[in-house]
Amino acid sequence: MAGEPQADCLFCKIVEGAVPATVVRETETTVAFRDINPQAPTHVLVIPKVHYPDAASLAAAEPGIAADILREAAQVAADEKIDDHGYRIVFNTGSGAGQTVWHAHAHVLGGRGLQWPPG
Ligand code: D5M
Repeated sequence: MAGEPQADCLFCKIVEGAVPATVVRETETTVAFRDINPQAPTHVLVIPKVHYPDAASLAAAEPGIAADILREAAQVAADEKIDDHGYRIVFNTGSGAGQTVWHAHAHVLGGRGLQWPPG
């Protein structure tokens, strides 16, 4: 069923606590944890507890939880004190855009200068 945990999904396992992660925030609907391969001094992933393969399918099915992700991303930025110099919220969507984990997630990146276009 849509949104149900998937046995082969790494991020569902992090939600369940079956795979360890450095969790920085948790709400009823979301978990935020440090990326294992950081691309900036602050690199945190914010994920929904429900399983949807990407941000677009999450937003279509659960717009309230998609909004929760954005609110949590902003709170992470404030907690990490990267909001004064600017930060980036990225949803890689599709393999051509670099998505490798098929559970919706926002990257929150900051703590260094960020180039545009991102490449
Ligand atoms: O982003 C997927 C991200 O997930 C990528 O930046 C690495 C990160 N990752 C992969 N495994 C883990 C674990 N176990 N903990 C924390 N972070 C992890 P994408 O946009 O799909 O390329």
